[in-house]
Formats: sequence, C-alpha cells, structure tokens
Amino acid sequence: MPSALILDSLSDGSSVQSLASPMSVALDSPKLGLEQDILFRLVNHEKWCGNHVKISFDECHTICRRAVNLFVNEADGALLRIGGENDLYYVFGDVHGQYFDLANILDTLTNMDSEKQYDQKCLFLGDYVDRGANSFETIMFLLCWKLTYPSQVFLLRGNHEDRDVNAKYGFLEELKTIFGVTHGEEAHRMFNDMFDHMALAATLYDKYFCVHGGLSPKLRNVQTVADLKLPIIVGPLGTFTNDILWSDPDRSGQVEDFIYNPTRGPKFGPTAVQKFFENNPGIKKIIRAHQVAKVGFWQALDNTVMTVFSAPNYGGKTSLAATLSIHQDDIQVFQFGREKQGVKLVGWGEA
Ligand SMILES: [Mn+2]
Repeated sequence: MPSALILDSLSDGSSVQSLASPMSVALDSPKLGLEQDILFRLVNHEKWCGNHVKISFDECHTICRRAVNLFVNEADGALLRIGGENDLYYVFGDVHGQYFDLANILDTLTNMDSEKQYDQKCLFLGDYVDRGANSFETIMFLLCWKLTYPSQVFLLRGNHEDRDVNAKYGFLEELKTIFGVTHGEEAHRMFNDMFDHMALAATLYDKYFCVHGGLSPKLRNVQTVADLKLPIIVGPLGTFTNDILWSDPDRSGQVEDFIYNPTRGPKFGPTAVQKFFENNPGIKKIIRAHQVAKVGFWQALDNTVMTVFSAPNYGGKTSLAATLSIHQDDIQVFQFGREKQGVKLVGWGEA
C-alpha cells in the first residue's frame, strides 16, 4: 500500500508539529471532510492498477474552489512570506506528475527521527503537472493536503501551471482520459483557473528568495511580486511573470547580467544576483527548481543560487531526486534514488 506523509497538525498544539503518516490521521480521526476523504483514496491507490484514482468532476470543482480561496487569502499580492523562528522547511522542486515517487519521498521523511525539535513544514516550488503519468493524483494530493494543513504546506506556481503549457505536455491528455474529452477540457479550464491563483514566489525567513525559475530584469525586489494581484495570467516571453517562472542561472560564465534566450526565458548572471541582493537586504540565496539535476540539486553563481529537483529518473534517464531541509541558515540535502521497491533515501548531508 503506498503511503505518504501528512503533517500532523491534529495534535493539541502544545508540542512541535512533526511529520506523521496520513494513514494514522485517516484511520484514527473521525472523518473530517472531502479533503481527507480524497487523501484517504489517494494513499490507498494502488500503484500498478493502471487506473487513475476515483475523484469526481464535482469533487475536483469543490477542491479547486476551496484552494483558490485559500491561495488568495494567504498571499501578499503574489508573494508568500513564510518561515517562523522555530520552523523547519522541506523544500521540493519539480514533481512532474510522479505521484508515487513523491509519496515514497514523503513517506521516508515521515519516518526520520531527526529534526523533530522544529515545526516541520513543506514548500513546493511548482511544476506539479505534465511529463509524468499521474499529474491528476499529484495535484489533487497537494491541494487536499494544503487544504487540510494550510499553515504547514505551501505551493508556488511553476511554468507548467499554465494552460498553454499543460495543454501540450500531458496534463490535458490525462484529464481527457479520466473525464472524457468534453469534461476533460472543462476540467483543464477549471484546474488552470485555480493555477492562476497560486503565488509566484516566497521569502523564507527573509533570507531566501524562493521561486520556480529565477530572476528577471523587471524584478527589482520582492515587493515587485507583492505588488502583483491574483489571479495572474502568465504573460508571453519577456514579461515579468514569464521570466521568473522560466529563467535559469547562467553556468557558462558568459553572462554578467541578463541574456534573453529565444525559447526559455532569460539567463541571469552574477551581476543580476548581486543587484537583487543589494535591493533586498537580508536575502542571501535564491532557491529555485526548473532544471534537472543528476544528483537532485546543484549550486550556481558562487553558491548564491541553489536548484532542487524532486522527480527521480526524470524523462526515463537515471537521476536522483532531492529535497532540501532548511532551518534558518542551515541547509541539508536529502537525495532519493529509484530502486526496485520504490524510491529510497540514498544520501544526505549539508549543502
Ligand atoms: Mn519548470
């Protein structure tokens, strides 16, 4: 039986909140509502049955509507400001529809005894859908988890949380398989209207700028993101909203500030990062996703930019997934590899 973790916020609040199995939450608690009912179906969903989990169109509609409400209320414009004194954040990069791998990773983190002295929370950097086989399960899991534990799970938007992109790379096709052509297209509109309400970036402990892609020449400071208003339709190449979901740090040493790439947003260099830090006192690192990493993560531009990627064996090629755990100045990396029985922890240490 696949299982995943749920942050255990059902305790009386007197102790720190640690990661607990959703199975115990589902089995030991009285039925709480639709979100928990769907989580229960998801964690019991058999990996190899070849079908998608049974969640009706109307149930998806309800969950999307509730998520939109939550997203709009928690964000400052399109910015999340997170990271309390005693919080520890697990930070995830791209998941790309690899629901069962995500479930394995979360399950492993649940069973670790370390770091239990902090309130454990999760931040996801986007790209939940497309490419993998279970975009539907991934996004429904994350939404229901978020709705159950709103102050412990945070979801940013990736470049694939965009109707034009996920009409091309798998999500729309998956929805048509699940709901039929007409309802599938309707579900596609519904999910994407919800995506328009996701925040575009977060500040974590006022030390880290967290975003799916990276910097933009039009991003002076974090207030630029806070000045936006949800919902947001991602603009075309060259616009601010497109830039920060698509941009990449330069690793060739050829780019000082910014250079535009005709297909994939800008590349930013050391001068761009330095200017951004000067305009954002306190911020010392950019934490982002968006690019595959052979060992699950990499650093660039003199360790000012960290990339994390959380989908193992992405695109059918052998690669590790990683999850960061961040408490204030301390960043640890957990690496996961896919083995016969599922995805297993294969390495960890300081970043
Ligand atoms: Mn991406």
